[in-house]
Amino acid sequence: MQATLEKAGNAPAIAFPKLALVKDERALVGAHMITAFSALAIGALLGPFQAFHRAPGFVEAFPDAAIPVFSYYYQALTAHGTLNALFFTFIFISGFSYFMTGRSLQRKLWSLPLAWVGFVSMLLGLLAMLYVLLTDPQRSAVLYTFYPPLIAPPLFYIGLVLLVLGCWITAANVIVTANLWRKEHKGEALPLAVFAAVANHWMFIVSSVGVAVEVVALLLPASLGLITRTDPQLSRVLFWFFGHPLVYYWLVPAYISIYTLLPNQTGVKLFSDPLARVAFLMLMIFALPTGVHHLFADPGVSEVNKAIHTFFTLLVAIPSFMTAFNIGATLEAAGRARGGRGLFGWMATLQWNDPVVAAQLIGLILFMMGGFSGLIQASAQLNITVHNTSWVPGHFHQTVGGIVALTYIGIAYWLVPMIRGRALFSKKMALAQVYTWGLGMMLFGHTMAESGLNGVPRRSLTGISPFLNEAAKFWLNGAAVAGVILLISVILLLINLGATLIGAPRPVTDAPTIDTRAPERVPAILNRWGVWVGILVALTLIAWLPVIAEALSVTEGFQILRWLPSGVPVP
Ligand code: HAS
Ligand code: CU
Repeated sequence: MQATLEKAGNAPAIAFPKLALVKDERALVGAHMITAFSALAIGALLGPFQAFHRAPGFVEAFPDAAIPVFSYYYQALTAHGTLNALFFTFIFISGFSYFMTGRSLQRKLWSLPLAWVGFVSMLLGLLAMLYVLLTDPQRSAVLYTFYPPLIAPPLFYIGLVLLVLGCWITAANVIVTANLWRKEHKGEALPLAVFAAVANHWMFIVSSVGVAVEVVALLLPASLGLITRTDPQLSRVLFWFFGHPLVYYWLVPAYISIYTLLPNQTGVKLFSDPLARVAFLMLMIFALPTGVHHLFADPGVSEVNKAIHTFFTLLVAIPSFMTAFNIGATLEAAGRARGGRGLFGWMATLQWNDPVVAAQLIGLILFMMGGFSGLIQASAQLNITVHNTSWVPGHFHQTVGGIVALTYIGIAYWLVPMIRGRALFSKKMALAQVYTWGLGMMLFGHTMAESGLNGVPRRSLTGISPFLNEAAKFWLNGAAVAGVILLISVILLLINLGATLIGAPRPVTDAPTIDTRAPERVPAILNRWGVWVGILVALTLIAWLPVIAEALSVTEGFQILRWLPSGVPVP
């Protein structure tokens, strides 16, 4: 490895081919970006206020400002979770998938009209969700995991159904487009970005069946009054069938950027393309048999099934370790090519002053923390200590709020100007935004984890709690400081993107390019999608059928599925 890196250090910068944007996709990708960031605008602005209201120091300092808003804590938390974690991410992923597929394959989508149908479905879903959150905040405060027996108004679930429907359309469109390309290019391997997107969309299709059944068979009928009882345990099982793969559905597009755009942006080749393909396939097949690690504290799942899912949870972390090595080696080559020397000197020469590159680098640093807190809570014994404490939001703000959101923002900083045809309003503001986001999420993740270790529960209005020890108060106040930093960051982001969209026209000068070349030789087995999707389905059935059977036997769920009165009454 030393020799390869030394060689890379002396190699001239690689010239990547410039590829034209497939024209009729400009409006499509732009529409997705604007809608996704509109959802984020509302969702992300609410976040810091939750941190303020959880901090005893804030409540003492501003009792008049704090108290009236308290009654809206769960409403705001629901909006924060659903708009950021579900609507922003899903709509962004669709837009980015369309962009990368069209660009990398230099080919039209299988069906552009269908892509628009999917977009309209997601947009209507977002509008339905916003409407119900605003007009019936009390009943729709079921949080982004919408566990029964809490039941929201029907529009809440209809919004979610429309969103997932849109994602299915994207998945079908991307997968069929890739297949058509493969038929037109016999013997050639898919470009890495599309390979990863196809794996991710297959994984989404299979996993979202769980949440679809939950919403359509259990929650929506209860909400419509068609059934009067519900089954919390069966619902939780079906939710986490989807809920863990969901985190990789978020992560893979960020990895696509880091694997296929970052090397290009830093002027080197990816260290190993086949290794990256293996990582994406592993994420796809091992993402599903893991979801029980969210149910370690639940009595309705046996120890054996908890152990099986623990095994797969540790297995699905391996592709992220592979990513750390593959991207670490790539970045080392980039740093050395830019004159960095010594053990750590190459890090200093990376483009820390370029917001697009810095967003991804800082995202990776956040993920080192968030990834390891994930591994800690993946052990059933340790999980019992941290489950349902602020440790868990600490973990996911460094993962989905960290590497995922920050990389998506980095992508937006080059993608939005390019498709809008105007330069980014302010590069300096973007840089400040990226660093405040990184600092804020690092601090927020750490303070939330510490407060969790000091017994602070998640999803609770701790600002007025009389039961906090001094350490817990200290860390919660720290989380509010992180909230201030993040509030500044969100405002900078929205000003910059908004001004880029509506500001005075300035032509883009530096549209980035994409490395679409597959390596000369990709092992044939990696291209056998039938095999990999088959393994995905088989592992899913093996890991989940016993868990679902258990849930049904414990809670008379069979009757629930037949819509007979049983289970827990809907409040
Ligand atoms: Fe998680 C709960 C376990 C990854 C998101 N997770 C959550 C929840 C969310 C979430 C949202 O086992 C809360 C759900 C809820 O509301 O209840 N998670 C894991 C494990 C991993 C993991 C083992 N999670 C993620 C990712 C997420 C995410 C990714 C979002 C995108 N998670 C759990 C468990 C729970 C959980 C339990 C339940 C907790 C409970 O009790 O409720 C792993 O896949 C992580 C592997 C990652 C690594 C890090 C690799 C490091 C890399 C960076 C390299 C850096 C470089 C930079 C190259 C091992 C790749 C070099 C140099 C420079 C110069 C920059
Ligand atoms: Cu998980």
